[in-house]
Amino acid sequence: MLGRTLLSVGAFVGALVRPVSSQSPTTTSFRSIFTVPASADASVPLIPNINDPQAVNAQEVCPGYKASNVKQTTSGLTADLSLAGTACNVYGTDVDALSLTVEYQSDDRLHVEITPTYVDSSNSSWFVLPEALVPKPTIDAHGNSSLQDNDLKFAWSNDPNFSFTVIRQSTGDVLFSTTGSQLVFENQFIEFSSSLPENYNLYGLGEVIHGLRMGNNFTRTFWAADVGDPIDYNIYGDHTFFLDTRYFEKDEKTGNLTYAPNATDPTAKYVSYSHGVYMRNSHGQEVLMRPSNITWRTLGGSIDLYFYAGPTQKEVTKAYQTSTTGLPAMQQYFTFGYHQCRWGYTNWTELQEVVDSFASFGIPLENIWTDIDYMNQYRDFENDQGRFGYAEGAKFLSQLHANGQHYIPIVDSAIYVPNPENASDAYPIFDRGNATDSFMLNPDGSLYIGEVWPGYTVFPDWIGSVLNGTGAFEWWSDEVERWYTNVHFDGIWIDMSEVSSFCVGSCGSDNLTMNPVHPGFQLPGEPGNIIYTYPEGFNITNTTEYASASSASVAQASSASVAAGPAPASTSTTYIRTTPTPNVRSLEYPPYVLNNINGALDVHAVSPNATHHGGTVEYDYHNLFGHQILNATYHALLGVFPGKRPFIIGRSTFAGSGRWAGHWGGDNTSLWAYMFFSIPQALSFSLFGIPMFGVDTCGFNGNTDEELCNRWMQLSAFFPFYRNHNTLSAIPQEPFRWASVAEASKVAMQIRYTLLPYIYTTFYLAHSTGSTVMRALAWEFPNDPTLAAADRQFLLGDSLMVTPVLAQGATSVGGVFPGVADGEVWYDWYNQSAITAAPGQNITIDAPLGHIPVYLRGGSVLPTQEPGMTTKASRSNPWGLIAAIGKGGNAKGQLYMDDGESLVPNATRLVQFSLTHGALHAAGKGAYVDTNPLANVTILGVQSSISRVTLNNASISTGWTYNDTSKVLDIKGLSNVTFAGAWSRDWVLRWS
Ligand code: MIG
Repeated sequence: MLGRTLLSVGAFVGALVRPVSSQSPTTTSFRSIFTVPASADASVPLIPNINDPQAVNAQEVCPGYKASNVKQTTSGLTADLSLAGTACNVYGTDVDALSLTVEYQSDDRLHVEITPTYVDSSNSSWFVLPEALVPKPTIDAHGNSSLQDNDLKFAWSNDPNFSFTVIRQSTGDVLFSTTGSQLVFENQFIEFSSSLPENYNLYGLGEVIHGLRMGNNFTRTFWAADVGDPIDYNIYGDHTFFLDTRYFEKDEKTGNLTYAPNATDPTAKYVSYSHGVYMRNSHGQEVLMRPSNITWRTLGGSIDLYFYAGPTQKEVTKAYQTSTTGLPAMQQYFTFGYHQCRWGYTNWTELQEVVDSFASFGIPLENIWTDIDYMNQYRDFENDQGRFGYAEGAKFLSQLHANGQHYIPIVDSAIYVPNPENASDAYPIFDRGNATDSFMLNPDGSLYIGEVWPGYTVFPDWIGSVLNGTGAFEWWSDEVERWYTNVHFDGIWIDMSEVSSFCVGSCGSDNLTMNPVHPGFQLPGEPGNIIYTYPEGFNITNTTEYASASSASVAQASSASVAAGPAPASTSTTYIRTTPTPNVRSLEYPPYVLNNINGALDVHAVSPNATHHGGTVEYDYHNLFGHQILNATYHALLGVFPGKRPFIIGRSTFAGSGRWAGHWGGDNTSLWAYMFFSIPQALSFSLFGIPMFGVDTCGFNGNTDEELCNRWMQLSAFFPFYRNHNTLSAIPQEPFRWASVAEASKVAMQIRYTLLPYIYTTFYLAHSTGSTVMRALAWEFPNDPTLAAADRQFLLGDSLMVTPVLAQGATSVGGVFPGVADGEVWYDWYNQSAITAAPGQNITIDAPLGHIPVYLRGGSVLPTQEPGMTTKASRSNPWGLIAAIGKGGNAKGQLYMDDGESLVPNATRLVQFSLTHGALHAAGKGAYVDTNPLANVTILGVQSSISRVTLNNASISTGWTYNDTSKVLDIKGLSNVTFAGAWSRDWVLRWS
């Protein structure tokens, strides 16, 4: 794992950890408007509890609970828990009466819930998360049998106090146990703790920039934050779910399992068991992973735990999605094409030039995006008529659409409030929202007005809309539909949804007449914030440019510090600590202080005391804003495009967001480190049920360079969502900017577009069954403990492995070929020959710049199509199959087809492929008609020379070749015999 030390790659690389709020005030700006002082977004001095030597350990002072009135129910048990001594009131007010509910919800799911017994809805002190916002998994229809059949078993004890244990019955393994710890349950603080075995493997617990395996000494903080991808801190989304994988040595004779925390014996036989744990809670919270235990601390809500028995990752992930989050939204075919974006495309003409450049360089472009530049003064749903006028846009978009290309604009989460003293400052979008009670309030019932790009803004009140029936959802749909009449977009990119506000509290409520205002920090490229940073190794590859950028950077930093005056004396800081008041919640400064990247909870976000229609507070719902804006946007797009799959990429996500949207990795930096982190971030989102994931390719913050962009354009080609995006004023980084990057991108895109049918099929399976698209090696090879932390290689679906170069200056990369001990065969994508690798061997693979090692897994049949410049063109090209013969001489695969856009397609077709003993069978089901012929079938690993090929017993006399060296049988010339469509009837291809 790469630790925080990564950030010390040199001061030149720039400070990555601090959010924009710590930057110095602007002295000059591009717009001569009032600049909100940076101090408006500064945190009060708080010391996070985990770093506070004076922090009281709740375990030492709290009395715990005793269970009584335990009753068996048809699905489990219920009990009362009462405080077992004097209240400790350590970080809030103790709840003296709790209710325990245990449900065996299905054969593989156990629910353990602890809530306050008396929930007083007028006093939201005792809070339970409404199901209307985050649905609860329920007892399966056949739930009666689950008690006996469930491999999970719940046990409890009152000795010395209440504790509970979850056991896997088939192995006797204790999966979770609060034995030896106290349950703490207060209005602003809940804590429970479980022991964990030595060297445990936990995954998930996002969103975080971190290795895939969490490690045994790491605290995860959950509080949605607008901050540019700092390593190890809380960022945009919250997924309080983990996968726990345990490896055991298996005695071949007895079948006995011995826990193997340090399994390295290459001759031993290992097996793994995985289970999942989900905490259904929307509050700010923290999970402390320590060498022998895990501790959960939340700032409210209840304990609502779900255990998924597995026993494989695949079963855990499927169960989590099908029962809990919902299955991920199916995406339109076009969304798998390449996306180009940047902050700083200034008008339609420039956009047209970018589109044209892709064409003239022969690089596929499917989707062009615009950032906030298109907006009228950064206001949602209004274009700047000078630069992005509607009439000119209509021409641009109709041409774009005629070319089979698409357009995705950004939509921000905050809504501008017009200056009441300026009659020409009308913004009817605000007026309509205000008239329908669509915005959040101050505690006194006035509008809560914060600050974002357009100046002072309000924030849609999704919570009031869902719980209290106010207008936000309808208003949002209406605005999206109105705007569509002016701009024919094809999807929506949702930003700033944590929800971000550039000042503490309702800073705009008394300042509206200053609107619009400039944020309290310089935009990238504004004086004092010129971007001089480059990727690691730029000093080696571009010595002269590095030297001048480096000195300019130093000069900028020193003049900035002169302008900003002396730095605050941070050493003498006196930290504020909040003392709990009985039965009163301190919303802005809860007594327990999270290790929030932005400091206090109200910094750079809408404050926790913002109030929703119906009286609930943002404190309880902060982490759900991003989730609900995706919900609202999904329904808005259904209004614009009835019956079509909405395409949305959102920034802040929560458990369940995948059923509406995909996600991008946020504001990463043009550094090699961040290219690596894109892999574990993507794999984590596979676990969260958000497979439509990708990061800002070539890097967002900072300038990229040719070598990094070359490698990254190739790596991202194997992510479901493939987009290059860049910050304002950084050097341009479209793939055509450097010859080598253009070439490398074409190579990788050719593979991606060839494999579109495979990728689409894989995505469809994720959507319909809860399987994953990007996969960790450990999930496909669960019995190899050496893969437990592998995150520098990955699989796309079950048949393709990618081993990217992730280091500057490298011309080779080390990679393993998992499964070879059990006979797994791997083929090189490019030369199509089988790889020779010993079990566990880390092989040095030749990988000069422009080459990304990709391998086909033996046993697979992958559907392909000849690549076009757009997915539309690809979809009318001839088909192909690549069959990679695996152990035992077999292979199989499938192809899913539909119209590529309908929510409920009127026809689909699923074709199954199976290869065995010199015959490949294709058998289809379903009414979807595709008339493209089958152009070629390539079979890898054919061991003996071939003299005869037949299709449905008719001899194919020409067009095929067998290569005795590579062992490849390449069959072309099938088009004439499949002219009615490759999959219009079943067939068998034989060779001997
Ligand atoms: O605070 O819209 O993550 O992708 O380019 C910056 C400008 C606001 C943050 C997004 C980024 C986008 C940028 N936005």
